[in-house]
Amino acid sequence: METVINVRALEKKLNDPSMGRWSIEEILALYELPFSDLIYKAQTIHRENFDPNAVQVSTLLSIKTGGCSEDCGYCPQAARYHTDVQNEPMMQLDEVLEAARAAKANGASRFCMGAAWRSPKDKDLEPVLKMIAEVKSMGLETCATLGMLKDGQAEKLKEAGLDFYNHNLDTSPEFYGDVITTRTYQDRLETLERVRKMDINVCCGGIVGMGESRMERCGLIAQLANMERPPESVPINLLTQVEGTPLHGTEELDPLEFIRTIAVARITIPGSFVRLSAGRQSMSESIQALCFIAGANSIFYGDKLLTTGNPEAEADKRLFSKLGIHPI
Ligand code: SAM
Ligand code: DTB
Ligand code: SF4
Repeated sequence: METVINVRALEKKLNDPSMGRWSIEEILALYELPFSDLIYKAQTIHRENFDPNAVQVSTLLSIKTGGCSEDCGYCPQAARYHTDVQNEPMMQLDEVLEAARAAKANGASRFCMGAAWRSPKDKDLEPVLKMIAEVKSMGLETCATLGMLKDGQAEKLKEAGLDFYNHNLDTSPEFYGDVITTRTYQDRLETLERVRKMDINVCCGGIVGMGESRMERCGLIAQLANMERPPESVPINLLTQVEGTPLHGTEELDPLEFIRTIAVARITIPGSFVRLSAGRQSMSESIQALCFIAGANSIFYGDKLLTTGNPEAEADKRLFSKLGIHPI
């Protein structure tokens, strides 16, 4: 498809420090640049905004696993799909703190607690608030991903000392209904609004490789880049295909298209951390290195994400050392 934006117009936009709103056509024009030109632009913008050799490391822990009422087509924790995930009740405080201590000893600076909920009940939130306060007092940044938030819940999270709330848009508004039907795009935007209002940092991104088109990937990036205040942290997940979920068997995304997505996110959301998130286990060191060159500057660290695997911490330490990357 021929893009309507010419290269000169794109150059002009990239040279304007405010850059302004991104149209889908402009984002598509970035995707369509020759690979080398795209990476060069992304790396240049990365260097203007960040230490290019520093990567933020966060460790995830599933504090309540499986049995979720939602129908997210990628998710092994949805009760309605038959996957190998065993349902587990809320973890005890001391187990969570032990995991946080281990994450800190291993070099993580942020600890992210995830729960398989559509939305937490107020009584579910109480033990999580205690976890947040205790993890924070250990000198770690805190992050939680608990589903949709209702009135008053972001306030309580803020009071407990929550630094980041993760809530992903997952994909473009156009493709969204093909993946999830039990909550709307607008529901997600409203939760993000509640988090913003309480001045909690927003961690919001999506998943690629779900069978969406390039245009739909542009649609997700446009949503993120055009927010009044873009998310401080932007996780880009590559779908981890889990047997039993509807998206199992989807055609694999070309790794070069994944790297392009990282580069386009870096250019359009220049001041935010772009996290190379789920999917690293299936990527070679060289592909990951290209993601860092394209502007990824955060990872999940530790041998498990929520229920699926992630590279061993030792392998990541070796990779960082080979690339001269220091963790922050
Ligand atoms: N239940 C909460 C929610 O949906 O907001 C929090 C946990 S949920 C597992 C957090 C995010 O993980 C999802 O929004 C999705 O972007 C990502 N995710 C879940 N399963 C995934 C998979 N198989 N591959 C890639 N990303 C996935
Ligand atoms: C995000 O964007 N990716 C993480 C985190 N935020 C919560 C989760 C990835 C989950 C991958 C599938 C699993 O391990 O269950
Ligand atoms: Fe539930 Fe979250 Fe999984 Fe969706 S992504 S099924 S809301 S745990």
